[in-house]
Parts: sequence; C-alpha cells; structure tokens
Amino acid sequence: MPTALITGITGQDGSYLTDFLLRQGYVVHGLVRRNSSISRSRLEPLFQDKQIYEQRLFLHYADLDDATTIRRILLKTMPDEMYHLAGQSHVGLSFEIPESTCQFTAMGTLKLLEIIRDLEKKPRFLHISSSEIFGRPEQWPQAEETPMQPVTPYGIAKAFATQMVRLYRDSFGCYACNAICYNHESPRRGESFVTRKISRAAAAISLGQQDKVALGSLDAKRDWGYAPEYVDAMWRMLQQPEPDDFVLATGETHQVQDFLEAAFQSVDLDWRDHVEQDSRYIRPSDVGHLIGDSNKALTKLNWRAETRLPELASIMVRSDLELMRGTNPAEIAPEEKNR
Ligand code: GDR
Repeated sequence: MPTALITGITGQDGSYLTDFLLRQGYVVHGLVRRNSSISRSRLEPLFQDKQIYEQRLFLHYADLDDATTIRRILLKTMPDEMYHLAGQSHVGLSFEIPESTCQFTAMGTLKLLEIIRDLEKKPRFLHISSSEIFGRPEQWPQAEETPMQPVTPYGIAKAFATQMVRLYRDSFGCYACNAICYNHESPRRGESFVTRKISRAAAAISLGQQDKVALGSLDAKRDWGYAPEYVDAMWRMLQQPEPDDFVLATGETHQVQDFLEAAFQSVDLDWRDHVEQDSRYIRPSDVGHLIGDSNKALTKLNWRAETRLPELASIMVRSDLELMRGTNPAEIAPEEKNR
C-alpha cells in the first residue's frame, strides 16, 4: 500500500486529503500539534471507524519546529508522499503575529526540506503555496511564472517557502512541488474565514438565532473554489513523472458582496438587512486583483475546478443549517473561534 504523511491533517484540506487518500488505498500518517485538540476535529468520523483508525490512519504528535521528532517519524513511517499543509493560514492574523507566522510558514517549510534532503528514501513532497505570493500583481490572470509581489506577512512567508521548494528541487534533486492555491472553501472551512463566517451567519439568521454579522471589506475580490476538488489536484501533482509547480484556481473572481448575495439568497434573505461593517476586520494591507490561470493543471493534470460561487455558497449554507439543527453528524464544527 502506498504511504502518505500529511502535516496539518486536522485542517480543512488535511481532512479532505485524508478521505481522498484512504479511498485510493493509502496508509495515511498525520502530524498533529501537541496542543491541538483531535477530539471534535474534522477527522472525528474516521477516529470512530475501527477499520481505519490505527489500521490505515495514524497520528503522530509533532510541532513544525520539532525537527528531531519529525525526522524520527519520517524514518519510521518512510512515506512515499508527503503533503505539507500545516502553518498559520489566517492572512489577517498574520499582521498581529508576523513572527510566529514566518516561523511556522516559512522556516517550518525549510526545516522539512532540510530533513528530506538528508533522507536516503526521499518522499515526494508537496507544499501548499498560496495566491497571496502574487500580492498586487501586474499580470492577470496569474500563472506559475508570474513574479511574486506579496503584501502581507503571510504572503511573504509563503513566497519564501515557495522559493525554497524550487531551490531544493533544482539544486538538491528533491521531488518537491508547489500547489499555488487560490482560496478554496467548504463546509469544513475554519469559522474565521470570510466565506464560512457568511455561511454560518446566513444559516443562524434564517433560524432566528442571530440578526447581524460584522464584516470587513465587502469589495475585496477573490477566486473562490471548492476544497475537495483542490486536494484531488494535489494528489495528481505527486503522480507526475517530474516535479513541478501548478496554479490551482477557478479562473473567476468575485467580490465578498457576491458571496453574501449567493449565501443569503439561498435562504431567501437580503444580506443588506443583516451586515454591519467593522473596521477590526479591515487589514492594514490586502492583495489586489487575484485571479488564477490553471491552464497548466488542465493540460498536464487533466484537472479543472468545477464548482463555482453560487453553488459553493449554497453547499456551505446548507451544511451549516444542518449542523445547527443537529442533523449533519458527518461535518463536525471545527475548533477555530470567530474573529
Ligand atoms: P484570504 O481569506 O485572506 O484570502 O486567505 P479570508 O477568507 O480570510 O479573506 C478573504 C477576503 O475577505 C475580506 N473580509 C474578511 N475576511 C475575514 N477573514 N473576516 C471578515 O470578517 C472579513 N470581511 C471581509 C478580507 O479582507 C479578504 O480580502 C485565504 C487563506 O486560506 C490563506 O491561507 C490562503 O493562502 C488564501 O486564502 C489563498
């Protein structure tokens, strides 16, 4: 059986990737931060499955800066593939905690690359990079070769990590790839990201549990896709004969307002009656017009993002409605708090 190791296994992408790899017949090992609670996490249904947990799915405690522990886990598990999804992923928060964002997102990635460089049996390595590396680009849409011009601490940390992955591929012969992911959302999205904040608010307001939601910039534009489709592309990337970078995006851009419109419309509400603007959610600096060009992924991976904004918003609101009514045990409310 092929073996994979995932950092950030309890996150949105980590949990979808785990489901995906288990379906493909993999043995999956996951790194879990010592202080992250694994009960009530997105993996809960898998923990309950006796055929899976500790049979084909194993968790190991390690922080990203525990290089010795991670080396030991790699030597013990000898994975064929390693998916590096962990890191401080909230862009707004990265302005408040820039040092730890860089420590985990930038240096954490470099430490993993250093460990892999020394291994006799090197796993194929995928780093989840981000459209944030393009910052305020001068080229639309952005593709793999678009220059990086990050404008947030998170984006700068990701640009460092992305460039390091290229260096280890080109200079040390590692099979290392960057999945340059644009925003990708789902019912498992952390509650502090704008789409999930909106889907939860639309559901709670329609159930009469809440009346208002406070948001930052409504004009901000993003290229929003559906997360389960993106983990499929990550896996396809590691099945290629040669390591390479790929942009994963829908190629469509929408404003936060458009997501509000679609989410509230799906429960017959008008968002204008329920949204308040709150300057606490406005960032000191935000990326410009980001829209991804995934033509290379289409040509080489035969991958394209299928789910578009109105459907995505309605999937998320429907799931939150079921969660709030207690009729959706498959989707567990993630741990993150609303910001
Ligand atoms: P982003 O996602 O920063 O693009 O990073 P987020 O959902 O946090 O913000 C998207 C846009 O919405 C605006 N916004 C708000 N954002 C949040 N979080 N909360 C609010 O109340 C709010 N109101 C408006 C933001 O200003 C922003 O413009 C995500 C993360 O998953 C990264 O890890 C990933 O790399 C990128 O997507 C691609």
